[in-house]
Amino acid sequence: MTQEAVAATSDAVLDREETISRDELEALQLSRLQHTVAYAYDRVALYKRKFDEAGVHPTDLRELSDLAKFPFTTKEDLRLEYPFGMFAVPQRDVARIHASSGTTGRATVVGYTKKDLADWAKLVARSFRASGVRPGMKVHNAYGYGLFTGGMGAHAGAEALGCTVIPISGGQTERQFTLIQDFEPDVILATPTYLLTIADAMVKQGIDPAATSLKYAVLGAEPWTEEMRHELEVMMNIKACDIYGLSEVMGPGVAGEAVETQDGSHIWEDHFRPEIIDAFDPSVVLGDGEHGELVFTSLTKEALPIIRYRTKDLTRLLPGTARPAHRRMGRITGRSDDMIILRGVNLFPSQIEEIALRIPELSPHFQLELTRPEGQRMDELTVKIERRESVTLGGSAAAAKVLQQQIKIQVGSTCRVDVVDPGSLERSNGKLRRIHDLRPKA
Ligand code: DLL
Repeated sequence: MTQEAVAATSDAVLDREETISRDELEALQLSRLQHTVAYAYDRVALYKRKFDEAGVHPTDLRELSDLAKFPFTTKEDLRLEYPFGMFAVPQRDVARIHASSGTTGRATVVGYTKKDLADWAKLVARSFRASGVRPGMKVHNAYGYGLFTGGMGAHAGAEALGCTVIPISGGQTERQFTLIQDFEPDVILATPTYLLTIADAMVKQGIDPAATSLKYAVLGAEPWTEEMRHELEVMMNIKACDIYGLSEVMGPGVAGEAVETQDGSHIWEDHFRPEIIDAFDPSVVLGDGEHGELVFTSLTKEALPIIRYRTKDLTRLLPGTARPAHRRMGRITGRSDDMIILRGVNLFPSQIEEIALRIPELSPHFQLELTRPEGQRMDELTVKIERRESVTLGGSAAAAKVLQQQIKIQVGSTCRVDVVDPGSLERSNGKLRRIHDLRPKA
């Protein structure tokens, strides 16, 4: 770390909104929410139609709990309005466009005005600062650049904070660690599985990943567990914090984690109003602490106001700690569309990660294969997981048995476990696909 960076770590200057009281924050939310629903209704045909169909009008929003009267917005809505139907401003006022990859259907397109971009950069900067990043630090940004919001979103945030950004993007793993050695960054930004790929590649080249200049990592864009945090922190001798976000709501920086508490990301509630709903009965809004699907309403966005967006991310809301007025989100246990239902039992990849990383012989590299053997009506799950380098064949067999038993005990699912050789499974370059569905297509 540079000398200036060391000096700066003790005197972070917070945004005023990070330190206001909950009452003040809720008053701000209410006035911003009232503005947003009226703005969306007046400017986006889809919202007008949906509100009218639901029999609600922006003037019905008198207190925060009235938000529950308003209809949800889904990814499908954005797809149907492809490409620009959700935009609330004329195209000349749209300063940038991002889009999802569209691998599972039509891409969803999102847009930003200049003010939206400034707010986004401010919130990413706020998230990074909470995670220990300070002006003057060198930041190695390995999130993918392009239509994905990760690369450019993180880039603008790090610049806004006053960092020196190294915009390497994802991929070219050897180049990643060469530049880490040569440029000596203080911070790395990546998905957790890609950071693991980089660290692993270093070990393979005989480089000690714990001996680099890196001190902090800010990781997100995919679910990860406390066990993975521990793995990466020890392996790389860093402090790793979470950053959460999604394109439809903004991009990275909807929520960020404080390094002093490492207890989940604080949702920046001066810009987003979160709710948790029952994923199976969305009319039910759940209380703080209860698990369900996360829903967001934007409070300040101009180009793409978003009302009650169903994220499909499963988590719960917890009271604020390091930023007391802003509630935290628990770890995302998974997405409702990533849930494997195996003989009536629900299972998420993060549960496997949690269990596997407590078994010393097993590495964090695993994938889940779903098959349906010919002539059978039941699906089968195989966990393919790499053993650690030093583990013998006998050790692997024993570890496979422990993993299988623990999955049975802790999740209730029966599955096969194949412990495979180090380096034999697909590595991540960004968001890792853990589930491989090999069942015959209906
Ligand atoms: O992944 C934005 C992002 C970029 C966040 C970089 C953090 C860092 P999308 O591609 O639209 O946007 O994907 C959003 O990714 O609904 C979650 O399912 C998942 N996700 C994002 N951050 C986290 C996280 C970006 N910290 C989807 N933990 C979301 C768990 C996350 N899941």
